[in-house]
Amino acid sequence: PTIGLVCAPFSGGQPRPGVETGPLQLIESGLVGDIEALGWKVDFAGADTLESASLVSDKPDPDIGVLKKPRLVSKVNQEVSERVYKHSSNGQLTVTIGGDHSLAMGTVSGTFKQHPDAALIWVDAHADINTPLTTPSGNLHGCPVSFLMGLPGTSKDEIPEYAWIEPVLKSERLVYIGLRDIDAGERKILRENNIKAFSMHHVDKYGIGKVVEMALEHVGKDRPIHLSFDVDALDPTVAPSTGTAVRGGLTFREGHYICEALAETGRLVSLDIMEINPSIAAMEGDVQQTVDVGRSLIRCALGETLL
Ligand code: DIR
Ligand code: MN
Ligand code: MN
Ligand code: MN
Repeated sequence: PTIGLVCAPFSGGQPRPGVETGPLQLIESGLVGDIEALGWKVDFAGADTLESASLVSDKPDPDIGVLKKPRLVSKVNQEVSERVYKHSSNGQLTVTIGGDHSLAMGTVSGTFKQHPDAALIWVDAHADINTPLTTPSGNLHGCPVSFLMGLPGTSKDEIPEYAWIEPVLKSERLVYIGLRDIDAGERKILRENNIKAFSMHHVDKYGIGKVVEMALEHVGKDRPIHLSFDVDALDPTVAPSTGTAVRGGLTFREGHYICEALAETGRLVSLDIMEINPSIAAMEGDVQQTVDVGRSLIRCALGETLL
């Protein structure tokens, strides 16, 4: 079996510099060797292969409504989508390392092109389901899910710059784990679309084992799975180097349990590890700790702890 590894050194979906250096840090700390040691081949084109980021970033990119860097984010994600699709269509399990979470526009688009019946499990402190009409920040890393679902404000007519994104994601195939910082507009969207969301309150109430079981039950037991993991889902004491840390998050074990349980299903087809920002550190050791957690989440999702 082969892993298609995609490095996405990109920060244009949010304002804090540094998150584009996350992928290289993961690679330099030994990620490829980690994966090979688990018995996988790694199909990897290199750490700095996102062409469109450099091609587009020096062109003018005025706001569209309140959206910031809308053309850059679109172009980069279109390229990521093509890369992910190529790996996926070759039968590979794709691992994409970011970079900010706007990149899931590309990873989910590419994965669902090959696996249209897939489910999306979104592990995050945030719902990332703002639309161009609801986003309070204009940062596109808070919006990828709305584009993937085709919510109002994301259609080809309303924002032709994103016409390449197909609304592949049905609300009943999406489930969240770890939420604790949701905007008012997002709350309304989650309710109106009946989207299943396990917040930290639910993790406390049921325990992570039961939450993952209910999440899998909700999306359907036999589907291919795309796991999109924002490291800010973890408590800031576990993953401090990230742009929008929110306290009260998943413990080290809860985060790893999710990855292990999905590995156990044998149906994981795509994995994102996003929002590691090596430029953010309050204390010595924060960056290494966060990079190490990212690596071990990936190893667990690829079967390291299966007996
Ligand atoms: C907020 C923050 N909901 C926004 N989103 C973040 O800007 O839309 N997502 N930090 O990861
Ligand atoms: Mn496949
Ligand atoms: Mn996110
Ligand atoms: Mn987040």
